[in-house]
Order: sequence, then structure tokens, then C-alpha cells
Amino acid sequence: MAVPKPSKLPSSTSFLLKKLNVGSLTLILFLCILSYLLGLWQHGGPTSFPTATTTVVDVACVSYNNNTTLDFSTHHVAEFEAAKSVELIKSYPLCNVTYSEYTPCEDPKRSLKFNRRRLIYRERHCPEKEELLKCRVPAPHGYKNPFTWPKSRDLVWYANVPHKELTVEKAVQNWIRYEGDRFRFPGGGTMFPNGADAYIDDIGKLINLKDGSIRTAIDTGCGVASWGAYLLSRNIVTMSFAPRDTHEAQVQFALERGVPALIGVLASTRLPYPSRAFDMAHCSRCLIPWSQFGGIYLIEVDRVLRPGGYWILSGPPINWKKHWKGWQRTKKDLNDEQTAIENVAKRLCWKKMVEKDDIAIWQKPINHFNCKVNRKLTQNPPFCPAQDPDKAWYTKMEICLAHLPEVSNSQEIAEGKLAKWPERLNAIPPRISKGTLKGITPEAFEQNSELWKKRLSYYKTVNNQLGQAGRYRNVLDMNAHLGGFAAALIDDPVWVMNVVPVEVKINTLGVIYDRGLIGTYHNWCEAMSTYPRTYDLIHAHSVFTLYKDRCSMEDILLEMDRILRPEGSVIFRDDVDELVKVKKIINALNWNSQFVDHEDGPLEREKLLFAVKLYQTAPPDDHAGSKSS
Ligand SMILES: *C1O[C@H](CO)[C@@H](O)[C@H](O)[C@H]1NC(C)=O
Ligand SMILES: *[C@@H]1O[C@H](CO)[C@@H](O)[C@H](O)[C@H]1NC(C)=O
Ligand SMILES: *[C@@H]1O[C@H](CO)[C@@H](O)[C@H](O)[C@H]1NC(C)=O
Repeated sequence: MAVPKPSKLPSSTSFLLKKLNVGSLTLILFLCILSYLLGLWQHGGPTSFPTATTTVVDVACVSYNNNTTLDFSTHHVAEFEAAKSVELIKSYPLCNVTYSEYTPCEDPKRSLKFNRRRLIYRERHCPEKEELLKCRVPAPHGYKNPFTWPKSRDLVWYANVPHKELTVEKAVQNWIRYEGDRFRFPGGGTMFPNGADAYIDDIGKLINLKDGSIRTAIDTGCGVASWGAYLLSRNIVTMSFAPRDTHEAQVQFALERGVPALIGVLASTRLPYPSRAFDMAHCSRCLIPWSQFGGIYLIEVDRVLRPGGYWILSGPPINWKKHWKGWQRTKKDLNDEQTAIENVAKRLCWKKMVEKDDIAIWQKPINHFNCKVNRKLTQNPPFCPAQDPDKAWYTKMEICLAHLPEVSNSQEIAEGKLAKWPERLNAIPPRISKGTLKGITPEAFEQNSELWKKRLSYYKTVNNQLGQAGRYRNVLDMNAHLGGFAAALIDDPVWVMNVVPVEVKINTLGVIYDRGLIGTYHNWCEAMSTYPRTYDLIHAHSVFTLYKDRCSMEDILLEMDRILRPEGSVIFRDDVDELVKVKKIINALNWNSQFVDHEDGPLEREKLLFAVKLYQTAPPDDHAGSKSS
């Protein structure tokens, strides 16, 4: 697509902006005068500047106060009006409506070029730089603000995810029903004939889901994430993932329901999480070939499971004696598969805890004390050579067992015992108390928690809808560090995806999981593994300072525009120089925004920029009739 690109700042101006990098009002005044002079010169000079120049300088002239007049309220809950098209001189056009579900790094068209073996084609394959879109991904015509949580767990607008494929394909399984303008999720699922809640109750009879020892879970091949949705009310937070489908949009449904999810697949690279992150992993008919390829996928589950963590498997081959006919497979085939899985689990030193009816549960050992001795002879799979088990960004999976931290006896939990939820949130994470993270002391951790409590209450004075039930549900922290922002939000009806960029010096994602929060690695020079319009609130702390010399600010902001809901909000927190440039681009993205001082006053170089993406959708579809019939 050939789409006009807004012109860049003339280099002389950006040079001046760089020089004027002190946040004091005096200098801003100086900048204003300069703009005036520049303007004079522009009118008199031989070359004519693009209008963007004046825009930038205007921005610098606004006084940084905390009296924001931004409108954070939502307007398109039940009805949809024509988009107020604010005609800007410089603006990014809407992309063709065919891009309304565009996931750049999981593009079904691009993926066809890649190896189908082991589903490698469904892993992340990002576009080249010249393929990047310079337009705004549009919401489908008729898009409405989602139902508010907890209603959204059961209801999703059809207009927002116009896909009925699942209602047909999974009709028997009762995952999802289509009812006029909306979908209803009865809480069913393949293996949950009585609903996800009853299924979780069954699991709860086998392991303790109530005492706070299980807090983080991962659902591999999650469908519409009903399992994660119903665990939330039990204070267990689940990272669900499923591959991008051509039509089914399972992960899109999960996020639209207000439940954490990412696009992902177990293929050839590690899942984007640190080692020892999850207290429980789950697969219900997830179609992952656990026993194949040397058990590599179970080995990956072992890496991300905490010492003592559980692996729950339901669906084939579990309870094949009862179900084999319905699964249309031979008894021998299913028996062989189960035997193979049991063998891999044994080689990982997992203990089979229980198999009851349709559910089987294994437990990872709390340390490798005995495992090392017992496996002396077999060594299959071997322990991994000294590599970082937390490294997981395009890192190839290998058939080797990730080391656990050393212990001195068989009763000791590798790396120490975690506090139970909710104490766990503010307890010193083992990775910090054991000194595994260079440069972060327990004192620094505690100070950081206090700092973010203070910052969040300040944010709430600027945007009083923060923390109000229903306004925001899916929150993204683009540079989460120790998860302080998410921890400060813990009493609000939101969940936070904590991103630790792969470029940061200290890998803190393990600490975030130690606290009982969830998150992922990511590189913001690329698109996130999520659908458009999946986050209601984005917090971007020092993102543009971090990526300054790495990739273009424009591309990062276009990606933020893609993943932000219409009427979603962004809190930028960054150096004033970066924010001035951000402001120019988000103006062109048709967002409203306002500068706000740092909570410690106007003399800080770090500033805040609060922004709201305006409601706009694709124009009406000419073939609307065929879609909704
Ligand atoms: C922000 O506003 C409050 C009252 O609304 C005022 O007391 C405070 O001084 C203001 N802060 C700044 C930095 O202007
Ligand atoms: C904040 O701005 C609004 C609108 O510009 C104005 O009416 C109000 O008086 C201002 N409040 C303060 C405390 O400056
Ligand atoms: C959008 O893309 C489709 C398919 O590529 C094309 O047929 C249609 O003309 C495009 N619409 C616009 C407005 O460019």
C-alpha cells in the first residue's frame, strides 16, 4: 500500500530541539521566541517548511500544568455515531478495512512462506522495514466499546469480532453462541461439559487452588480462554495463548472478554517467559504433541514451571478407556501416546500425582537434588549446558533440562519459598533476596513499590477514570521493570500485561512472576503478538528513551495505535525531548493529548503526556449484507 508519510522534522529544527533539552520554563519561553523567529524566517526565506514545524514548537509552548481538560470518558457504548472526523493537515490515513484484524508478525499470508513442520510457520515472522504500514489500523464498522468486566467475561459484541466460525466449528462443544448482535460464552469448553467453573472445581479437589500457593498459571492452546476467565475469581491469573488462526480469532475473543491472552504457539522457539514463572500449566485438548520430538514441548513446560509447579492435562489421551470411540482413535494408539507422555514426565523427574476421570496432574520437583543422582545413568534429556534459562526471545528450544538453582538438601525449594498470595505481591521476591539480579537490592525493591504507589495516585488526580470500574480492563505496561505500576493497580478491576523489553540491562521479568503478576518479553521495534484494539490503557515509561537509537518512534506509535482500543488511553512518561516528538506524531494519529508535570514538580526533565485515542471506525462495508446474514 502506498500511503503518504507525514514529513519528518527538518534537521535544523530537530537539532535545535536537541540543544534545548532543559525542562525549565525559561527555556520553554526561549523556545517560543525561537519559534517566532523561525516563523519569521520561514515566511521570508526561500524554502518553505512543512507545517509540522510549527506544530512542534506550539507544543513546546504549552505550559506544563496538572489541570488537564482531556476527556477520558467513553461515548460509544451502546450506539455508534459517525466518527467526528477532525481534519488535520498532517495525519495518518486509515488503512484499508481489510487490515482491521492485522497482526503484523503473525500474518497468515506471510506465514505461508515458512516451514509447516512443527508449526514453524505459525511462529512470529515480522514484516521487513519496507513492509511496515504507515496507516492507522481501522476498527470494523459498528465497533462498540466492549461490555464492562465482569459482564464481558460472558458477552462480546459481534461487530467487534465479526467471526462466527467458532460458533459453527465448536457448536457441539458449547464454547460460544451467537445471539443477534452479540456472542455469549456459556463457560463451556471441550472438556468442560458442565462449564469451566465446574471443571476448575474438579481440579480444586485434586490440588489446593484456595490457599494462595497457586497464583500464576499458563494455558497452552487456550481456545477462548474460559479456563483463565474463571480462575480470575479465585485470584489466579492465567497467561493464555493460542496460535493466530485465519478465521477463528480465539485470542481476540479472550482479550475482548477482558481476559489476559497472547498469540503464541509451541513450535521451535521458547515461549516468551522466563524460567520458573508459573505455578501451574494446563492443557485441555490443546493438540500439542507432548510425547513427540523427544518431549521438547514438555521440556519447555518444565522450564517455565516453578519448582513444585503442576502440569494438568485433560483430553486425549487421558481417560482413553472411556473416550476412545468418541475421539475416533484406536485404543493402542492412545495407550502408546499416554505411555510416551508418562515416560517424558519421568525423565524430567516429575511426579505423577493423580489421574482421576478426565484429569491427570503431574508435579515438577522442588529441586534437582535427587534428580541429578537418579539421572546419572540415563542423562536423557541431559541438563542444559550453562545457558541462561531466562533467555526467551527467538531462543531456539533444545532437548535439555533447564537447571534449577542449587540446594543443599532434598527438602529445600530451589531458590527459596515464595510467600502465598496476596502477601507475595509485596514480599521480597526470591530472585532479589537471593541476589540473583545484579544491582537490585531488597531496599531498592521496596522503595520502587512505594514510588509507584505514589505515582499511581498522582496519575489518578489527572485521570480520575483510572481505577473506576469498567473504564479500563486490559492494561499494558510497555516497560514494566519490577511490575510496580501493576502492583499499585492491584485493587482495581483491571489486569496488567507487564512487558520487559529485551533491550533492558536487567532482566526483571522473573521478579514480576515472583510477585504473582504476569508479563512477557518483547522488542518494541516489532509488533506485539496481539490483535488490534486489545488494550484499554497503555503505560509507556521511558520507552522512547530506551528505543531512541534502535528504531523509529513513528513505528512504535503506529503499533501502539494498532493495539489500543478506540477511546483507549495512554500515559507516556519520558524525557521531555522525547515527549515533544511523541506529541507531534500522536497529533497526526488523531489522538487528544495533554502534557502534565512530573509529580515532583515542573523542574524534572521527565514529563507526563496523557493521551486518548479518538473513536473512529472503517466506513460502512459495501457488502455488509453478506457478512451479517
Ligand atoms: C496541581 O493542582 C493542585 C490543585 O488542583 C495544586 O494544589 C497543585 O499545586 C498543582 N500542581 C502543580 C505542579 O501545578
Ligand atoms: C482548569 O482548566 C479549566 C478549563 O480550561 C478552567 O475552567 C479551570 O478554571 C482550570 N482550573 C484550574 C485550577 O486552573
Ligand atoms: C481494500 O482492499 C481490497 C482488497 O485488496 C480492495 O478490493 C479495495 O478496493 C480496497 N479498498 C480501498 C478503499 O482501497
